[in-house]
Formats: sequence, structure tokens, C-alpha cells
Amino acid sequence: LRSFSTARQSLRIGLIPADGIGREVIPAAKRALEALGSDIPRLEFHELLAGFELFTRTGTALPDETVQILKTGCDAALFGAVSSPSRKVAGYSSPIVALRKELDLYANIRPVVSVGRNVGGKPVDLVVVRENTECLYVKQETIVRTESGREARATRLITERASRRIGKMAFDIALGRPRKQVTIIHKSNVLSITDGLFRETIRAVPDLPEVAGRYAGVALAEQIVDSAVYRLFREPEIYDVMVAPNLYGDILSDAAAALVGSLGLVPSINAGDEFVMGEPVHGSAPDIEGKGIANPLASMRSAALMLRHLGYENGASRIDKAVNEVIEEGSVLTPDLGGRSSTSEVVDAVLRRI
Ligand code: GGG
Repeated sequence: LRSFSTARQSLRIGLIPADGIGREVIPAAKRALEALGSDIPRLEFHELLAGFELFTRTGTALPDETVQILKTGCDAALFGAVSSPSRKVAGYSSPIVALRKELDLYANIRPVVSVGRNVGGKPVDLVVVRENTECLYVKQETIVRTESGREARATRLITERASRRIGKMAFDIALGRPRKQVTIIHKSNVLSITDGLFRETIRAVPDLPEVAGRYAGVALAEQIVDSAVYRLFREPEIYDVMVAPNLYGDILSDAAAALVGSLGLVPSINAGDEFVMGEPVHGSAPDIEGKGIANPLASMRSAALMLRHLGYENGASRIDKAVNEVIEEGSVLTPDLGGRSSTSEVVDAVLRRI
């Protein structure tokens, strides 16, 4: 991954647990960071508000103060999960979608890697690079009544600028990996204008004058999204870096998580050129909220990814190694991985190894 390391006296991290199990797993990520001691600069945490639950209490899902503190007082952030309802709620809009736009976190980078004996099937080591700011997530939806019933429409935005920068991000990530392969995921056989522009723009990235041949050693492939899902389940080993528009990337990364044992293992970062926000791929999981059994490993891994992006490789590797050892050892796991341990028992097991 890219990193924007600068010499820092302290590392100011915004913590936004938001809804549901986000409030149980973000403290785990915080403890993993604290356990690193002098491998990273002195930590300064800012607890920040956002979420649907906040909206139901206050009428605001993303307070201006949260955005301002992130923009002016933080070097990075960790976001938990949000439980937006599946129906339209007047005045409500998803805070995570808004935050990604506000902070211009244009890449959602989701590594999906199998570890140890808990994993059934074939080894998986891939990264989904999801465009994070446009596609259907611009949320321009309208509904009108017609003679034959209601008619709903949504705008799908794909720009050359966003496709080019996510393409460069995907190529940069591939450069740092052994296989050095980028697969563009699209549906331009049907959506020839929108997905066509995404595909065509990314195909042209290696020839851009400003990249000066840097990506010459990266193999470029492409795949229609439906066939990509099929092949992902049958032969996940063929994929290295998959770059996709927002909606396909969201779906693909959850699907890929099924191949490595649990969504509770898969981390991500939302990355821009100036800021990075770690976020587990899983949602707020209302079915297990408050039971003390949420898997904290995706959040701890997200903290590691965030650190790596900031340039603190040692700290990141120590967290990753400890998490992998706990998974491989296999006796302290939460129920989503077939274990019987609680969130806090898993956190303690990781911290002992860090
Ligand atoms: N941490 C990922 C997460 O919260 N996933 C659920 C999600 O993205 N929901 C969209 C929303 O609730 O607005």
C-alpha cells in the first residue's frame, strides 16, 4: 500500500464507533494500537459521534463537529459500523457514505487473505480496491407517480477523474505485491457508457505520461462482474488486485469474505491523498449487539492497515502477526469462526501476542 509517512511527535486518531457492534470492536482496535508502545508515536484519541442511533436521538447522523475534528485535529481515524435502515427516513443520510465524500477518501482498500486451518477450501490472497465516492452511491434517487404506478430512478455517476485515480491506486497496490496483477471488474457489455468509461479509463492508466512506465510490470486483466463472482468462488487464487466501481466492490468484498471464514476477519481502509480511515468490512450486526461475542479481529486488522498506510510498518506487522497467530492457533475464537470465546477473550489473546 501507499504510505504517507511524516515525522510525527504524536498520532491523533479519531474514533467513530457509530452503531451496533462498532461500539464493541473499535475499543479493541484502540487497545491494539496502545499495545505497540514506542513502535509508533504517542497516541492521542478523539472519541467522535456519528450513526443512525445518534440520528434517532438528536436528528443528526454526522455532526459538523465530527467532520471538523477529523479534518483539523486528526491524522487518521477508525470507523466502526453503521446501521442505516432499509427504508427512506426523512432527514437521514448514511454518515459513512458522507464521511468518505467529505474527506475525499476515494479508495476503499479491502485485503481478503486466508490464514490457518480455520479456512476451508483454497488459499485466498487478494485485495478488492473499491471506488468510494461515486457510482450509485451518489444517492441521487427520485420517485414519481405514473399512471401505471410509482417509478423510481437513480443516477449512476462514473467520472474519468475518479476512475483514473482509483486505477492508479490499484496499480500502485499491485506493484507492491508478488503477483502484480490488476483485474478490472465491470459490466460494460450492458452498461457500455458508465462501466465502459470505468474500464476504458483504467485500461489507459499504464500509458499515462505522468506514470512514466511505472506500471509496465503489472499484468492487466478484466472480468464481467457476474462471471467474476462465479470465478471468485471457484478459483479465488486467480485474483490479485480487483478494482471495481463502488457497488460491485462493496458486494465483491463481502462475498470474498465468505472464502476466508468470516466477515469478522476482513479489514479495510478508506484512503485519500491526505487522510486514511480504517474500517472493518462488517456492518453493525444488530443480531449480536451487546452479547459480547463480536469478532474484534477485522477492526484490529483495520488499525494495522491504517498504520501501514501512515508509514508505521513495524507496528502494523506486529498487530497482523498477533492476529494471524490467534487465528492459526484456533482455541480462542468468536462464534462466527466456530469458537466459543468472547470479544474480550479474543482481544486479550491478541494483546498477549503483541
Ligand atoms: N463497517 C462497514 C459498515 O458499516 N457496513 C454497513 C454499511 O456500509 N452500511 C451503509 C450504511 O449503513 O449507511
